[in-house]
Amino acid sequence: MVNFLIFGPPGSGKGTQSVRLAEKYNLTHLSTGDMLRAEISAGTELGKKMSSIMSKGELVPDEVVIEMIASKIDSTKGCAGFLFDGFPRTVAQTIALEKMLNDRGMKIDSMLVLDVDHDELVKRLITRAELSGRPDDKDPNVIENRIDVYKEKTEPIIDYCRKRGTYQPVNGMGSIEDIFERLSRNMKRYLK
Ligand code: B4P
Repeated sequence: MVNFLIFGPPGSGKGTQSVRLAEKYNLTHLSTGDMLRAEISAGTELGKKMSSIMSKGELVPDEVVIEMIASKIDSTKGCAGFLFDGFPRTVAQTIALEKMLNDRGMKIDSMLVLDVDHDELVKRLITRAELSGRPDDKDPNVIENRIDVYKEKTEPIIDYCRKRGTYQPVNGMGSIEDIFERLSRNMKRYLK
């Protein structure tokens, strides 16, 4: 199994690219954002608790997403590997993921980091708010908070992965197709 992290600030295109890459390379796409939104749509107790945290642009507690990911890994069979999208988002989540994979005879092979300008991130999220109505995309203050939370809590993972030799920066500016090509070129080196 070959396992990838797709990484970058809110609006950098993680979700957009993951869907396409997972299909192309027979990877299981695990998005903690999608899992949390599914809990909210289903009206579960967990969803109700997480909804107010997410609408402020804050991160949900580490243990919630770690548990979600562990159960998905254990229930998945017959794929070439995992594509983790939006997880991990803290160093504690990264350490938990490494342990989870090690315990099952796997590892993180590559961390693909999408690099996108601040103004482009804001523009993409505001455009998405018009189309999807996601509450965390509607308010410019919440968007700025999500970007600040990324810098403070999520970006330190880059240094962590750089030390492990898995960090791969990818230009995230341009058309969806061009960025897909750049990511594909990078991933092909790990896939047969
Ligand atoms: P996520 O669902 O992960 O969402 P995101 O980071 O905002 O979006 P992403 O980067 O995937 O952007 P997308 O491709 O959709 O997280 C939402 C919230 O869930 C978090 O704020 C947090 O509260 C919580 N959460 C999730 N995981 C967590 C964790 N592990 N720990 C704690 N909390 C967690 O792209 C955005 C838009 O840009 C789209 O409309 C797309 O069409 C457009 N776009 C993409 N690429 C483009 C391009 N090249 N050109 C033009 N537009 C483009």
